[in-house]
Amino acid sequence: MKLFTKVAGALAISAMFVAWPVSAKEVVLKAVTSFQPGSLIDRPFARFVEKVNEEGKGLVQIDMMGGPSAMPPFEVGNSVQTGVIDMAFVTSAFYTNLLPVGDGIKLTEYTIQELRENGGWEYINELHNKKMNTWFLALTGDRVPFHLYVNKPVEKADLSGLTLRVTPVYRAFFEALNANSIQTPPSEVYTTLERGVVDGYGWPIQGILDLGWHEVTKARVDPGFYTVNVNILVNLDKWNALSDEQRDFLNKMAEWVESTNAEAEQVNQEEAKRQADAGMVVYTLEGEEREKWLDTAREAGWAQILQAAPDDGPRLRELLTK
Ligand code: 173
Repeated sequence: MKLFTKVAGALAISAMFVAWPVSAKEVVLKAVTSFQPGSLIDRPFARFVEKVNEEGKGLVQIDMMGGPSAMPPFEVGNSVQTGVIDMAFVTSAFYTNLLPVGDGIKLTEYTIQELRENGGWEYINELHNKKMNTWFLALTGDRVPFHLYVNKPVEKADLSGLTLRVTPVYRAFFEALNANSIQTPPSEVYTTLERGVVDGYGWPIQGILDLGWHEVTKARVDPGFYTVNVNILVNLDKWNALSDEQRDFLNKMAEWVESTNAEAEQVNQEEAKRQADAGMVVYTLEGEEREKWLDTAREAGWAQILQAAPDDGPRLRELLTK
Protein backbone atom coordinates (compact mmCIF):
# COMPACT_ATOMS: atom_id res chain seq x y z
CA MET A 1 0.00 0.00 0.00
CA LYS A 2 1.35 3.40 -0.90
CA LEU A 3 2.09 5.79 1.92
CA PHE A 4 -0.51 8.27 0.67
CA THR A 5 -3.22 5.64 0.63
CA LYS A 6 -2.26 4.50 4.11
CA VAL A 7 -2.32 8.02 5.49
CA ALA A 8 -5.55 8.82 3.76
CA GLY A 9 -7.06 5.59 5.03
CA ALA A 10 -5.89 6.26 8.57
CA LEU A 11 -7.23 9.79 8.40
CA ALA A 12 -10.57 8.59 7.11
CA ILE A 13 -10.82 6.03 9.90
CA SER A 14 -9.78 8.48 12.60
CA ALA A 15 -12.14 11.05 11.12
CA MET A 16 -14.92 8.51 11.47
CA PHE A 17 -14.09 7.95 15.13
CA VAL A 18 -13.44 11.57 15.94
CA ALA A 19 -16.31 13.06 13.98
CA TRP A 20 -18.92 10.41 14.54
CA PRO A 21 -19.96 11.12 18.13
CA VAL A 22 -20.36 14.83 17.37
CA SER A 23 -22.03 14.71 13.97
CA ALA A 24 -24.54 12.04 14.99
CA LYS A 25 -25.66 13.98 18.02
CA GLU A 26 -25.22 17.64 17.18
CA VAL A 27 -27.55 19.44 14.82
CA VAL A 28 -26.89 22.96 13.55
CA LEU A 29 -30.02 25.00 12.86
CA LYS A 30 -29.78 27.88 10.41
CA ALA A 31 -31.73 30.83 11.80
CA VAL A 32 -32.88 34.27 10.67
CA THR A 33 -34.44 37.05 12.70
CA SER A 34 -36.94 39.45 11.15
CA PHE A 35 -36.04 42.25 13.60
CA GLN A 36 -32.98 44.46 13.81
CA PRO A 37 -30.23 42.60 15.70
CA GLY A 38 -29.35 44.53 18.86
CA SER A 39 -32.82 46.12 19.16
CA LEU A 40 -35.16 45.46 22.09
CA ILE A 41 -37.70 43.51 20.02
CA ASP A 42 -34.94 41.13 18.95
CA ARG A 43 -33.45 40.74 22.43
CA PRO A 44 -35.37 37.61 23.52
CA PHE A 45 -34.10 35.75 20.47
CA ALA A 46 -30.53 36.97 20.88
CA ARG A 47 -30.60 35.66 24.45
CA PHE A 48 -32.21 32.38 23.33
CA VAL A 49 -29.53 31.79 20.70
CA GLU A 50 -26.77 32.57 23.16
CA LYS A 51 -28.17 30.15 25.76
CA VAL A 52 -28.79 27.35 23.26
CA ASN A 53 -25.26 27.67 21.90
CA GLU A 54 -23.80 27.66 25.39
CA GLU A 55 -25.83 24.82 26.88
CA GLY A 56 -26.43 22.82 23.73
CA LYS A 57 -22.85 22.01 22.76
CA GLY A 58 -22.73 18.58 21.12
CA LEU A 59 -26.54 18.52 20.89
CA VAL A 60 -28.08 21.60 19.22
CA GLN A 61 -26.39 24.72 17.90
CA ILE A 62 -27.92 27.74 16.16
CA ASP A 63 -26.14 29.36 13.24
CA MET A 64 -27.41 32.95 12.98
CA MET A 65 -27.58 33.84 9.31
CA GLY A 66 -28.66 37.44 9.93
CA GLY A 67 -31.54 39.91 10.22
CA PRO A 68 -33.68 42.09 7.94
CA SER A 69 -30.71 43.15 5.82
CA ALA A 70 -30.04 39.48 4.99
CA MET A 71 -33.69 38.54 4.33
CA PRO A 72 -36.74 40.82 3.93
CA PRO A 73 -38.99 40.33 7.01
CA PHE A 74 -42.06 39.46 4.93
CA GLU A 75 -40.07 36.60 3.29
CA VAL A 76 -39.03 34.93 6.53
CA GLY A 77 -42.24 32.87 6.85
CA ASN A 78 -41.80 31.40 3.35
CA SER A 79 -38.18 30.57 4.08
CA VAL A 80 -38.89 28.62 7.25
CA GLN A 81 -41.87 26.89 5.62
CA THR A 82 -39.82 25.59 2.70
CA GLY A 83 -36.68 24.81 4.71
CA VAL A 84 -34.43 27.49 3.20
CA ILE A 85 -33.83 28.20 6.91
CA ASP A 86 -34.51 25.89 9.87
CA MET A 87 -35.55 28.46 12.45
CA ALA A 88 -37.09 31.93 12.36
CA PHE A 89 -37.80 34.72 14.81
CA VAL A 90 -40.81 36.38 13.26
CA THR A 91 -44.15 37.97 14.12
CA SER A 92 -47.35 36.43 12.78
CA ALA A 93 -48.19 39.73 11.01
CA PHE A 94 -45.25 39.08 8.66
CA TYR A 95 -46.61 35.74 7.41
CA THR A 96 -50.32 36.44 6.87
CA ASN A 97 -49.81 35.19 3.27
CA LEU A 98 -49.36 31.70 4.75
CA LEU A 99 -51.49 31.82 7.89
CA PRO A 100 -54.00 34.71 7.89
CA VAL A 101 -55.51 33.60 11.21
CA GLY A 102 -52.08 33.85 12.90
CA ASP A 103 -52.36 37.63 13.06
CA GLY A 104 -55.19 37.02 15.57
CA ILE A 105 -52.64 36.03 18.22
CA LYS A 106 -52.22 39.78 18.88
CA LEU A 107 -55.73 39.71 20.37
CA THR A 108 -54.86 37.21 23.09
CA GLU A 109 -56.04 38.11 26.59
CA TYR A 110 -53.80 35.41 28.07
CA THR A 111 -50.07 35.07 28.54
CA ILE A 112 -48.24 32.30 26.72
CA GLN A 113 -47.98 30.39 30.01
CA GLU A 114 -51.79 30.49 30.29
CA LEU A 115 -52.19 29.51 26.63
CA ARG A 116 -50.01 26.45 27.23
CA GLU A 117 -52.43 25.48 30.02
CA ASN A 118 -55.76 26.16 28.30
CA GLY A 119 -55.11 24.54 24.92
CA GLY A 120 -54.43 27.83 23.10
CA TRP A 121 -50.80 27.01 22.32
CA GLU A 122 -51.78 23.56 21.09
CA TYR A 123 -54.26 25.01 18.60
CA ILE A 124 -51.82 27.72 17.47
CA ASN A 125 -49.15 25.07 16.99
CA GLU A 126 -51.54 22.83 15.04
CA LEU A 127 -52.37 25.72 12.69
CA HIS A 128 -48.67 26.38 12.16
CA ASN A 129 -48.03 22.65 11.54
CA LYS A 130 -50.80 22.27 9.00
CA LYS A 131 -50.79 25.59 7.21
CA MET A 132 -47.14 26.53 7.16
CA ASN A 133 -45.12 23.43 7.93
CA THR A 134 -43.61 24.85 11.11
CA TRP A 135 -43.42 24.00 14.80
CA PHE A 136 -44.46 26.88 17.08
CA LEU A 137 -41.60 26.58 19.54
CA ALA A 138 -41.96 29.77 21.60
CA LEU A 139 -43.78 33.08 21.84
CA THR A 140 -42.20 36.32 23.08
CA GLY A 141 -43.69 39.77 23.63
CA ASP A 142 -47.00 38.82 25.23
CA ARG A 143 -46.76 41.60 27.84
CA VAL A 144 -45.83 44.29 25.31
CA PRO A 145 -48.64 46.48 23.91
CA PHE A 146 -48.70 48.24 20.54
CA HIS A 147 -49.20 51.98 20.23
CA LEU A 148 -49.90 54.60 17.61
CA TYR A 149 -47.07 57.16 17.23
CA VAL A 150 -47.90 60.46 15.51
CA ASN A 151 -46.58 63.80 14.35
CA LYS A 152 -50.02 65.45 14.50
CA PRO A 153 -52.33 65.79 17.52
CA VAL A 154 -54.77 62.97 18.26
CA GLU A 155 -57.32 64.13 20.81
CA LYS A 156 -60.11 61.69 19.96
CA ALA A 157 -60.62 58.12 18.81
CA ASP A 158 -60.74 59.42 15.24
CA LEU A 159 -57.87 59.25 12.75
CA SER A 160 -59.51 61.14 9.86
CA GLY A 161 -56.99 62.96 7.70
CA LEU A 162 -54.00 60.93 8.91
CA THR A 163 -51.89 58.69 6.72
CA LEU A 164 -50.30 56.00 8.83
CA ARG A 165 -47.65 53.37 8.27
CA VAL A 166 -49.08 49.96 9.07
CA THR A 167 -48.54 46.22 8.97
CA PRO A 168 -51.43 43.75 9.20
CA VAL A 169 -51.33 44.31 12.99
CA TYR A 170 -52.80 47.79 12.77
CA ARG A 171 -54.49 48.14 9.40
CA ALA A 172 -58.07 47.15 10.24
CA PHE A 173 -58.07 49.19 13.45
CA PHE A 174 -56.61 52.43 12.04
CA GLU A 175 -58.81 52.22 8.94
CA ALA A 176 -61.91 51.67 11.10
CA LEU A 177 -61.09 55.06 12.64
CA ASN A 178 -60.82 56.60 9.15
CA ALA A 179 -57.04 56.68 8.66
CA ASN A 180 -55.33 56.08 5.32
CA SER A 181 -52.75 53.37 5.56
CA ILE A 182 -49.48 52.47 3.86
CA GLN A 183 -47.76 49.18 4.61
CA THR A 184 -43.98 49.16 5.00
CA PRO A 185 -41.41 46.95 6.70
CA PRO A 186 -39.78 48.46 9.79
CA SER A 187 -36.68 49.39 7.77
CA GLU A 188 -38.67 52.06 5.90
CA VAL A 189 -40.33 53.74 8.87
CA TYR A 190 -37.62 56.34 9.46
CA THR A 191 -37.47 57.67 5.91
CA THR A 192 -41.24 57.66 5.35
CA LEU A 193 -41.57 59.82 8.48
CA GLU A 194 -38.65 62.05 7.62
CA ARG A 195 -40.08 62.73 4.15
CA GLY A 196 -43.55 63.33 5.54
CA VAL A 197 -45.02 60.46 3.51
CA VAL A 198 -46.83 59.38 6.68
CA ASP A 199 -48.10 61.23 9.75
CA GLY A 200 -47.47 58.33 12.09
CA TYR A 201 -47.08 54.59 12.51
CA GLY A 202 -47.89 51.62 14.66
CA TRP A 203 -45.18 50.03 16.80
CA PRO A 204 -44.84 48.40 20.22
CA ILE A 205 -44.02 50.46 23.31
CA GLN A 206 -40.48 49.05 23.08
CA GLY A 207 -37.70 49.83 20.66
CA ILE A 208 -38.39 53.39 19.44
CA LEU A 209 -35.10 54.79 20.69
CA ASP A 210 -32.82 52.00 19.64
CA LEU A 211 -34.16 52.40 16.09
CA GLY A 212 -33.59 56.16 16.24
CA TRP A 213 -37.25 56.89 15.50
CA HIS A 214 -37.59 59.39 18.38
CA GLU A 215 -35.69 61.78 16.07
CA VAL A 216 -38.68 61.87 13.70
CA THR A 217 -41.56 61.21 16.13
CA LYS A 218 -43.35 63.89 18.16
CA ALA A 219 -45.86 61.86 20.16
CA ARG A 220 -47.31 58.56 21.32
CA VAL A 221 -51.02 57.90 21.72
CA ASP A 222 -52.18 56.08 24.88
CA PRO A 223 -53.62 53.64 25.69
CA GLY A 224 -51.77 50.83 23.94
CA PHE A 225 -53.71 47.99 22.36
CA TYR A 226 -53.24 44.26 21.52
CA THR A 227 -50.03 42.49 22.48
CA VAL A 228 -46.89 41.67 20.57
CA ASN A 229 -46.09 38.16 19.43
CA VAL A 230 -42.68 37.47 18.01
CA ASN A 231 -42.32 33.76 17.66
CA ILE A 232 -39.59 31.17 17.35
CA LEU A 233 -40.68 28.84 14.54
CA VAL A 234 -38.88 25.68 13.43
CA ASN A 235 -39.30 24.05 10.02
CA LEU A 236 -41.55 21.05 10.75
CA ASP A 237 -39.50 18.48 8.78
CA LYS A 238 -36.41 19.60 10.67
CA TRP A 239 -38.27 19.43 14.00
CA ASN A 240 -39.52 15.91 13.26
CA ALA A 241 -36.00 14.77 12.31
CA LEU A 242 -34.55 15.82 15.69
CA SER A 243 -33.97 13.26 18.43
CA ASP A 244 -36.17 13.26 21.54
CA GLU A 245 -33.22 14.61 23.47
CA GLN A 246 -32.81 17.54 21.05
CA ARG A 247 -36.53 18.36 21.12
CA ASP A 248 -36.60 18.14 24.94
CA PHE A 249 -33.64 20.49 25.12
CA LEU A 250 -35.25 23.03 22.76
CA ASN A 251 -38.52 22.83 24.67
CA LYS A 252 -36.64 23.56 27.88
CA MET A 253 -34.99 26.59 26.21
CA ALA A 254 -38.42 27.71 24.92
CA GLU A 255 -39.88 27.53 28.42
CA TRP A 256 -36.96 29.58 29.67
CA VAL A 257 -37.28 32.31 27.01
CA GLU A 258 -41.03 32.52 27.63
CA SER A 259 -40.37 32.94 31.36
CA THR A 260 -38.32 36.05 30.51
CA ASN A 261 -41.45 37.62 28.92
CA ALA A 262 -42.41 38.71 32.45
CA GLU A 263 -39.47 41.15 32.46
CA ALA A 264 -41.31 43.19 29.80
CA GLU A 265 -43.50 45.05 32.26
CA GLN A 266 -40.52 46.85 33.72
CA VAL A 267 -38.95 47.44 30.30
CA ASN A 268 -42.25 48.94 29.06
CA GLN A 269 -42.08 51.54 31.83
CA GLU A 270 -38.43 52.28 31.16
CA GLU A 271 -39.16 52.73 27.47
CA ALA A 272 -42.03 55.16 28.16
CA LYS A 273 -39.62 57.17 30.31
CA ARG A 274 -36.90 57.14 27.64
CA GLN A 275 -39.44 58.41 25.10
CA ALA A 276 -40.44 61.25 27.44
CA ASP A 277 -36.79 62.08 28.12
CA ALA A 278 -36.25 62.28 24.36
CA GLY A 279 -38.98 64.94 24.18
CA MET A 280 -41.85 62.84 22.89
CA VAL A 281 -45.25 63.84 24.29
CA VAL A 282 -48.24 61.62 25.02
CA TYR A 283 -51.81 62.12 23.85
CA THR A 284 -53.92 60.17 26.35
CA LEU A 285 -57.45 59.28 25.37
CA GLU A 286 -59.80 59.18 28.32
CA GLY A 287 -63.37 58.27 29.17
CA GLU A 288 -65.56 57.52 26.18
CA GLU A 289 -62.77 58.18 23.69
CA ARG A 290 -60.60 55.62 25.43
CA GLU A 291 -63.44 53.08 25.38
CA LYS A 292 -64.06 53.73 21.70
CA TRP A 293 -60.33 53.40 20.95
CA LEU A 294 -60.01 50.02 22.69
CA ASP A 295 -63.38 48.67 21.51
CA THR A 296 -62.59 49.57 17.90
CA ALA A 297 -59.17 47.94 18.15
CA ARG A 298 -60.70 44.71 19.43
CA GLU A 299 -63.74 44.65 17.17
CA ALA A 300 -62.01 45.67 13.95
CA GLY A 301 -59.21 43.24 14.82
CA TRP A 302 -61.49 40.23 15.25
CA ALA A 303 -63.69 41.19 12.30
CA GLN A 304 -60.59 41.17 10.09
CA ILE A 305 -59.44 37.77 11.41
CA LEU A 306 -62.89 36.18 11.07
CA GLN A 307 -63.17 37.47 7.54
CA ALA A 308 -59.70 36.32 6.52
CA ALA A 309 -60.03 32.95 8.26
CA PRO A 310 -63.70 31.97 8.61
CA ASP A 311 -62.77 28.33 9.35
CA ASP A 312 -60.13 28.80 12.02
CA GLY A 313 -60.96 32.26 13.39
CA PRO A 314 -63.88 31.32 15.67
CA ARG A 315 -61.93 28.59 17.50
CA LEU A 316 -58.92 30.87 17.90
CA ARG A 317 -61.15 33.57 19.36
CA GLU A 318 -62.67 31.12 21.86
CA LEU A 319 -59.23 30.05 23.06
CA LEU A 320 -57.65 33.52 23.25
CA THR A 321 -60.40 35.55 24.89
CA LYS A 322 -61.92 35.54 28.37
O1 173 B 1 -44.97 47.30 13.23
C1 173 B 1 -44.53 46.22 12.83
O2 173 B 1 -43.65 46.12 11.99
C2 173 B 1 -45.09 45.00 13.42
O3 173 B 1 -46.05 44.48 12.93
C3 173 B 1 -44.46 44.46 14.64
C4 173 B 1 -44.94 43.26 15.18
C5 173 B 1 -44.33 42.77 16.32
C6 173 B 1 -43.28 43.44 16.91
C7 173 B 1 -42.81 44.61 16.37
C8 173 B 1 -43.40 45.13 15.23
